[in-house]
Amino acid sequence: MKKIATFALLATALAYSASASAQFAKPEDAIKYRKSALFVMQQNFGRVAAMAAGKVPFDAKSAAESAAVAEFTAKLPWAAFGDGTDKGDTRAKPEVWKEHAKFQEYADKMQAEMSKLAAAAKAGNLDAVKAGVAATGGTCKTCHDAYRKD
Ligand code: ASC
Repeated sequence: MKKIATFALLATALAYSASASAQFAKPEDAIKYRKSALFVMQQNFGRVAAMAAGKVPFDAKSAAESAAVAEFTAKLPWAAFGDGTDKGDTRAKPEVWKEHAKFQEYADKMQAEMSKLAAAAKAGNLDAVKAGVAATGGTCKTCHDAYRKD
Protein backbone atom coordinates (compact mmCIF):
# COMPACT_ATOMS: atom_id res chain seq x y z
CA MET A 1 0.00 0.00 0.00
CA LYS A 2 2.76 2.37 1.01
CA LYS A 3 4.68 1.49 -2.14
CA ILE A 4 1.66 2.21 -4.30
CA ALA A 5 1.10 5.55 -2.57
CA THR A 6 4.74 6.50 -3.02
CA PHE A 7 4.64 5.49 -6.66
CA ALA A 8 1.44 7.48 -7.24
CA LEU A 9 2.98 10.54 -5.62
CA LEU A 10 6.14 10.21 -7.69
CA ALA A 11 4.16 9.74 -10.90
CA THR A 12 2.06 12.82 -10.14
CA ALA A 13 5.14 14.89 -9.34
CA LEU A 14 6.88 13.77 -12.52
CA ALA A 15 3.82 14.40 -14.66
CA TYR A 16 3.44 17.85 -13.14
CA SER A 17 7.05 18.91 -13.63
CA ALA A 18 7.11 17.44 -17.13
CA SER A 19 4.05 19.40 -18.17
CA ALA A 20 5.22 22.60 -16.46
CA SER A 21 8.65 22.52 -18.07
CA ALA A 22 7.40 21.12 -21.37
CA GLN A 23 5.44 24.31 -21.92
CA PHE A 24 8.67 26.30 -22.36
CA ALA A 25 11.70 25.29 -24.39
CA LYS A 26 14.00 27.76 -22.62
CA PRO A 27 13.88 29.93 -19.46
CA GLU A 28 13.89 33.02 -21.73
CA ASP A 29 10.68 31.76 -23.31
CA ALA A 30 9.01 31.45 -19.90
CA ILE A 31 10.08 35.02 -19.03
CA LYS A 32 8.83 36.35 -22.35
CA TYR A 33 5.57 34.43 -21.96
CA ARG A 34 4.76 35.75 -18.49
CA LYS A 35 5.70 39.33 -19.44
CA SER A 36 3.56 39.12 -22.56
CA ALA A 37 0.58 37.80 -20.60
CA LEU A 38 0.99 40.50 -17.96
CA PHE A 39 1.29 43.15 -20.69
CA VAL A 40 -1.90 42.07 -22.45
CA MET A 41 -3.65 41.84 -19.08
CA GLN A 42 -2.50 45.33 -18.06
CA GLN A 43 -3.52 46.89 -21.36
CA ASN A 44 -7.02 45.54 -20.93
CA PHE A 45 -7.26 46.31 -17.23
CA GLY A 46 -5.93 49.80 -18.00
CA ARG A 47 -8.69 50.39 -20.51
CA VAL A 48 -11.32 49.57 -17.90
CA ALA A 49 -9.44 51.57 -15.23
CA ALA A 50 -9.43 54.62 -17.53
CA MET A 51 -13.21 54.37 -17.80
CA ALA A 52 -13.56 53.93 -14.05
CA ALA A 53 -11.47 57.07 -13.54
CA GLY A 54 -13.56 59.02 -16.04
CA LYS A 55 -10.55 59.55 -18.33
CA VAL A 56 -12.46 57.97 -21.19
CA PRO A 57 -16.23 57.68 -21.46
CA PHE A 58 -17.73 54.54 -19.96
CA ASP A 59 -18.65 52.15 -22.72
CA ALA A 60 -20.24 49.05 -21.21
CA LYS A 61 -19.51 46.75 -24.17
CA SER A 62 -15.81 47.69 -24.39
CA ALA A 63 -15.45 47.48 -20.63
CA ALA A 64 -16.98 44.01 -20.57
CA GLU A 65 -14.77 42.82 -23.45
CA SER A 66 -11.57 44.21 -21.95
CA ALA A 67 -12.37 42.95 -18.46
CA ALA A 68 -13.03 39.47 -19.86
CA VAL A 69 -9.65 39.47 -21.63
CA ALA A 70 -7.97 40.73 -18.43
CA GLU A 71 -9.71 38.00 -16.43
CA PHE A 72 -8.51 35.29 -18.79
CA THR A 73 -4.95 36.55 -19.21
CA ALA A 74 -4.67 36.86 -15.41
CA LYS A 75 -4.56 33.06 -15.30
CA LEU A 76 -1.52 32.75 -17.54
CA PRO A 77 1.65 34.25 -16.05
CA TRP A 78 2.00 32.03 -12.99
CA ALA A 79 2.97 28.78 -14.75
CA ALA A 80 5.92 30.68 -16.20
CA PHE A 81 7.59 31.42 -12.83
CA GLY A 82 9.16 27.97 -12.63
CA ASP A 83 12.60 27.04 -11.34
CA GLY A 84 15.46 28.52 -13.33
CA THR A 85 13.42 31.46 -14.61
CA ASP A 86 14.70 33.89 -11.96
CA LYS A 87 17.65 35.13 -14.06
CA GLY A 88 17.49 37.11 -17.28
CA ASP A 89 15.36 39.95 -18.59
CA THR A 90 13.09 40.10 -15.55
CA ARG A 91 12.21 42.49 -12.74
CA ALA A 92 10.99 39.65 -10.54
CA LYS A 93 12.79 39.56 -7.17
CA PRO A 94 14.42 36.34 -5.91
CA GLU A 95 11.72 36.27 -3.20
CA VAL A 96 9.25 35.05 -5.83
CA TRP A 97 11.04 31.68 -5.74
CA LYS A 98 12.00 31.80 -2.04
CA GLU A 99 8.40 32.46 -0.93
CA HIS A 100 6.59 30.83 -3.78
CA ALA A 101 3.46 29.95 -1.77
CA LYS A 102 2.98 33.56 -0.70
CA PHE A 103 3.61 34.80 -4.22
CA GLN A 104 1.00 32.34 -5.52
CA GLU A 105 -1.43 33.54 -2.85
CA TYR A 106 -1.06 37.10 -4.17
CA ALA A 107 -1.56 35.84 -7.71
CA ASP A 108 -4.72 34.00 -6.65
CA LYS A 109 -6.05 37.08 -4.88
CA MET A 110 -5.51 39.19 -7.99
CA GLN A 111 -7.36 36.66 -10.12
CA ALA A 112 -10.28 36.58 -7.69
CA GLU A 113 -10.58 40.38 -7.76
CA MET A 114 -10.18 40.46 -11.53
CA SER A 115 -13.06 37.97 -11.85
CA LYS A 116 -15.28 40.21 -9.70
CA LEU A 117 -14.34 43.14 -11.92
CA ALA A 118 -15.20 41.15 -15.04
CA ALA A 119 -18.59 40.26 -13.54
CA ALA A 120 -19.25 43.93 -12.69
CA ALA A 121 -18.31 44.98 -16.22
CA LYS A 122 -20.48 42.28 -17.74
CA ALA A 123 -23.38 43.58 -15.64
CA GLY A 124 -22.66 47.10 -16.93
CA ASN A 125 -22.56 48.47 -13.40
CA LEU A 126 -20.17 51.45 -13.36
CA ASP A 127 -20.11 51.78 -9.56
CA ALA A 128 -19.19 48.11 -9.21
CA VAL A 129 -16.58 48.53 -11.99
CA LYS A 130 -15.02 51.41 -10.03
CA ALA A 131 -14.90 49.30 -6.86
CA GLY A 132 -13.51 46.36 -8.85
CA VAL A 133 -10.78 48.45 -10.45
CA ALA A 134 -9.74 49.78 -7.04
CA ALA A 135 -9.68 46.32 -5.45
CA THR A 136 -7.87 44.70 -8.37
CA GLY A 137 -5.36 47.55 -8.66
CA GLY A 138 -4.65 47.13 -4.96
CA THR A 139 -3.70 43.50 -5.50
CA CYS A 140 -1.38 44.48 -8.39
CA LYS A 141 0.36 47.03 -6.18
CA THR A 142 0.71 44.75 -3.14
CA CYS A 143 2.43 42.10 -5.23
CA HIS A 144 4.65 44.58 -7.09
CA ASP A 145 5.77 46.16 -3.82
CA ALA A 146 6.80 42.77 -2.47
CA TYR A 147 8.02 40.93 -5.54
CA ARG A 148 9.02 43.35 -8.30
CA LYS A 149 12.25 45.35 -8.48
CA ASP A 150 11.64 49.12 -8.69
C1 ASC B 1 -2.17 49.18 -13.48
C2 ASC B 1 -0.83 48.72 -13.44
C3 ASC B 1 -0.53 48.37 -12.18
C4 ASC B 1 -1.70 48.61 -11.33
C5 ASC B 1 -1.35 49.52 -10.20
C6 ASC B 1 -2.56 49.83 -9.38
O1 ASC B 1 -2.79 49.52 -14.45
O2 ASC B 1 0.01 48.61 -14.45
O3 ASC B 1 0.58 47.90 -11.74
O4 ASC B 1 -2.70 49.15 -12.20
O5 ASC B 1 -0.82 50.70 -10.69
O6 ASC B 1 -2.18 50.50 -8.22
